[in-house]
Amino acid sequence: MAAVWSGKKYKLDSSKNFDEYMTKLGVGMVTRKMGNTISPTIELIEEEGGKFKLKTTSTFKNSEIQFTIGEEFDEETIDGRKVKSVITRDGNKFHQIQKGDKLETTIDREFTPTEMTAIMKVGDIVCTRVYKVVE
Ligand code: ACD
Repeated sequence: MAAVWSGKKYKLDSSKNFDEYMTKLGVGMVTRKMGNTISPTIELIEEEGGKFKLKTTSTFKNSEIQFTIGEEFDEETIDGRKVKSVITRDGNKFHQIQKGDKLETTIDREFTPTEMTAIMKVGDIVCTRVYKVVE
């Protein structure tokens, strides 16, 4: 049976505390203002051999990470941090830990047939972003 996210694109529908999250990461005001107005689209693609691709596209920037569940990989985050990342999976939930020189962040993404929720944490800041299926 195909995964719930298979062949779907999820577009940002609502966002809470993203400005606080970006501030804690040290993102400047101009980029924050832009980030607050952008609604990215996210696509998760499962490839052969247990590999995954997570594509984020927007009018500002695009990003793509490739990962294997449980295997550490190097990632450059959208705000420019170079981190060591690892993603684990529990069904349709993916838990990501990003370890950088100064900060540790986590992203919990849960996919359903109609939406994806991302809970992003840094320090005591919790940012919740909900994406709805567009196709
Ligand atoms: C999403 C975007 C997730 C972004 C997560 C962490 C990035 C940290 C700071 C953002 C820096 C700048 C914000 C500008 C644009 C945001 C959207 C870019 C999409 C590629 O998953 O919703």
